[in-house]
Amino acid sequence: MAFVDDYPDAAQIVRLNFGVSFLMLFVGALFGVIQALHRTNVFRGFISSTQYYTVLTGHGVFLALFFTIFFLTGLFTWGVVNSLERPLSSSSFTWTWFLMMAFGALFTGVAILGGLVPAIPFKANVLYTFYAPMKAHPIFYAGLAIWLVGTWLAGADWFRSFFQWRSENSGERIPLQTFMVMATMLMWYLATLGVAVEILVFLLPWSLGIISQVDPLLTRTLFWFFGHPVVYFWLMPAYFVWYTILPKLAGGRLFSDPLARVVFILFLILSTPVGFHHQYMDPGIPEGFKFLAMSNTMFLLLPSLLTAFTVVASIEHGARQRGGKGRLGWMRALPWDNPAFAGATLAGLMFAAGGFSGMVNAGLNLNYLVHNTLWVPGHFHLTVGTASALTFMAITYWLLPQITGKRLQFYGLATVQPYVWFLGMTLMSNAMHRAGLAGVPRRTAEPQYQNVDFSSVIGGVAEFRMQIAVGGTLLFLGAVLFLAVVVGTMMAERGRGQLRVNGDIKPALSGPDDSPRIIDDFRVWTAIAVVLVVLAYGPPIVSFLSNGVFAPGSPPIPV
Ligand code: HEM
Ligand SMILES: [Cu+2]
Repeated sequence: MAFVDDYPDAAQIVRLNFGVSFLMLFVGALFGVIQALHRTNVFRGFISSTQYYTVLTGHGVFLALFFTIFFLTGLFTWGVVNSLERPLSSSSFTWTWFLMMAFGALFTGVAILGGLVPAIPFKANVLYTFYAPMKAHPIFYAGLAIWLVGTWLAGADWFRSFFQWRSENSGERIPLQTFMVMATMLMWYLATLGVAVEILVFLLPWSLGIISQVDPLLTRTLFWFFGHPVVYFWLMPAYFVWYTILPKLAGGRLFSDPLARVVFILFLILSTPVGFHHQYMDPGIPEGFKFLAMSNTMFLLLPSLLTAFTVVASIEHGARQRGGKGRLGWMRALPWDNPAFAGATLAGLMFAAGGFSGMVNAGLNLNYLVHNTLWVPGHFHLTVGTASALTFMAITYWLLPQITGKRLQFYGLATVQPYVWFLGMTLMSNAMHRAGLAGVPRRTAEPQYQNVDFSSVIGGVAEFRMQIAVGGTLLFLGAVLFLAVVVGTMMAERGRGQLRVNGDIKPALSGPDDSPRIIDDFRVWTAIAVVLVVLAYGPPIVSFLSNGVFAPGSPPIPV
């Protein structure tokens, strides 16, 4: 029996969330290739340079916020239902959060796209970081707020299922997938408080003309209070896949369930008190607090290194089950022609590279070199743009049959797709990193560097540009291949016979009972997370507010 037969309502919600997510992926990828060709001067016929910020805002918001998070809400709905083995409790509640998210995204999307059509009075060319003093049309902020509340209710829906499960299964360990969903959502509730206050107290009233000015430093700080943890909201669904599904695809079992739980708890505790690492260059924030954020950031490498260890160990276990031999030779025994496995594994590999460039970003002093250069998009196209995005696409090849009851169509296209994305990203991201080191800025349609006398060890500005343009085009092709498989499968007839995939997940080699029970006590971990946030953010925010809530600037702060 497929998931769709056991839980038809949940399967429908998962399909709808994925549908919105993939629509966003398509528009975002189209905007991506337009940017890549425009700013490298390879082809400028799609847009004028004055429209570049509209396209860039669309690219950032549609991909980083909507593609990723609609995928997350779909995947987590599947994960909770699948691992608790019970349907969601109330379909009207589930529909409420989905419709809030969908309408919120629609409002925000219309506000952005209005920038491309002169006749429409809406504009929101504020980029996905929507900093003051740049101002968007109120429906941009209102849409984001409605969408955000929708995500909160989605979390409430999953928690409700959990509490019902708990009342019937007291004393049992929380199933791993549900544990991961809960840890992620607790982090989300904590982190989104910052952006909710930013939008509702400051930006929305300001765009409506209710208040006349806002403090850019305060609102930027509230944004990054949310803006770093949001990266874990992108990443946790990928980790969820790597820990709970990838070992099965490799032919084995998860190496350690306790380690997986510890990793998620570390993210819950550490992911919020680090936001100042995006503001190393901002004046008005005491250096000591930047240093604290840097130290916490470096601690955050630990859960990712633990993940690398556990996931690789699980894959190796799988390969040896399949007859793999030798110190490295076992890798040949892996199912590289299975698109779900290949995509998720290549994504993990790129994440390792992204982690290394992230360490450079995180260093207080090294950051000065790369800040606001093309290095930064180079970094996050490896992380969110591949570790998350490619994992999401890959696992769709495995989930889609289960939520539709149909066999995957165009299997050949699906098999090459992860490799196309991987190759495209290798070119684009490598060139972006190197261009950034050469000082080429991000977020500009006119990086006029052809007259700059810059030559690197190999290649130069012309070569960077070519790699970015070719890489960007391959990535767009990768997105189109993916969408062809999805649309083809959705439209196919439901054939007879067994599906080739199922959602059964074998228990870990080291199971949950090998960890102390306190691991499952989220009250303790949430309390620690809140204390760390108060320590990291309390004193600077109090000082920003000391000259008035809406007054820009802050009095000098002793370092
Ligand atoms: C077809 C694939 C893609 C291409 C060709 C592409 C290309 C680009 C380029 C060239 C930029 C830099 C623009 C500039 O700074 O002037 C950019 C920025 C960005 N990309 Fe992509 N990208 C792709 C996919 C993705 C994906 C999958 C994500 C996330 C899930 C993503 C997230 C972002 C974000 C957040 C920015 C920064 C926007 C800003 O600075 O406000 N991109 N992309
Ligand atoms: Cu960060």
